[in-house]
Amino acid sequence: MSDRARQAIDECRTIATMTEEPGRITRLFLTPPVRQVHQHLRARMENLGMSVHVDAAGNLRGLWTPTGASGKRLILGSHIDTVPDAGAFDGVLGVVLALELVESAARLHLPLALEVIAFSEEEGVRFGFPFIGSRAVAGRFDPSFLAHKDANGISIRQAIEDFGLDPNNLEAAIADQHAVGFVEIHIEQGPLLEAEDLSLATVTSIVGQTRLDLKFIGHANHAGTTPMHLRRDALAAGAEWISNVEALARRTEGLVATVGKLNVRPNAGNVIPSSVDLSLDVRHVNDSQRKTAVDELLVQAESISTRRGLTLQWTKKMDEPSVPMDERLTAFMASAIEAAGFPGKAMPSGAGHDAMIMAGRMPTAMLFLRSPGGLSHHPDETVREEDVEAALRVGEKFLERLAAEVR
Ligand code: HGY
Ligand code: MN
Ligand code: MN
Repeated sequence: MSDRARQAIDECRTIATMTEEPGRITRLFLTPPVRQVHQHLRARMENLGMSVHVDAAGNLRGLWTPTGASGKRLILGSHIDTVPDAGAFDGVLGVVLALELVESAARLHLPLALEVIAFSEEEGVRFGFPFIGSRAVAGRFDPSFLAHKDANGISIRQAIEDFGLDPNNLEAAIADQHAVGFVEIHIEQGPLLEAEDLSLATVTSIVGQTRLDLKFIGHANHAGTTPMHLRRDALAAGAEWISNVEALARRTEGLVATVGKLNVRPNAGNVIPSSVDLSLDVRHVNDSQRKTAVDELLVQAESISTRRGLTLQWTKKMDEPSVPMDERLTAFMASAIEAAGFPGKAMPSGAGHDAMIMAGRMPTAMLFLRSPGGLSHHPDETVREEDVEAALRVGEKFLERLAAEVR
């Protein structure tokens, strides 16, 4: 096996050192370590003879235009932001492998222009809603987003300006209409491929997801002197509701629901909590099942709150439908997997991806790599060298097929 797979893995681990928190991988939208990642990837892109720029949403974009290329281009890429205490491969691997495939296209003299995008923000950690980068590229960036503020009161507009970019240029970030499509290579982030001992899979669709922020508002009081029946304990209410969230998801086939964030005020051991802020993330491949679950959980939150003499506030941060991948482009990918000698596998994605946004703008397909241990959003997230090599071989077959088609 060539050492390109080992080099790609090493490159992801090098990029992982570019973090806000030494010893952990945390890189949010346009924070200082993003500059280091841009510098590293820009050098790679310029070495490949690509023209490089950063668009107003902070996406780093490299364009490789071979001699004799038709006006058409394929866009490849993924995101370079992470969740807190992340793994080294979620998102970044897709950018690194896209650049490897530019190198392959040059070696194979493919007459197909390739644009590689390192999306600036897919996880939705800093501002509570995801896909800032790909929304800009897909023409779905609503100017009202600019006013959203992070935990430090910095708006998206300010974050873009602090990075040295001009939010007034967001229109220019919209993807070129000559794009034949978008392909995202990404780790599966789940246990399926490992369970079936497979390296790769194509993706049929990306499940829909709803993200809410909720606040149970009670009343602080003394932990020692306040009898239990006189309390309006916001944390006790939140805890009751969280166990309801888990119970509903456990009894609903195909539904996952997660409360990942909890913020207790005033957060002192001898004070009855006056309020708790919680996040809710609900996903299901069937949109109406997801919506029914969200409605049910809100009804339960209201009734717990009323029964306990509290008030409830909530805001919807995101509501994305389930998105099918493009059949034709995915069939190309499936035939490339076969041509490269690997068993075929098609599966839905339980994780969200920039592909679900890009699919609204152009034909979109994904290629999954096995996640050892089914682990992701965790520092022990990893990939196998042979699966990275397999993905590169399939990517080359895919590009050859596509280049022959779009002459
Ligand atoms: O949350 C997700 O599904 C993705 O990792 N952003
Ligand atoms: Mn992720
Ligand atoms: Mn990801």
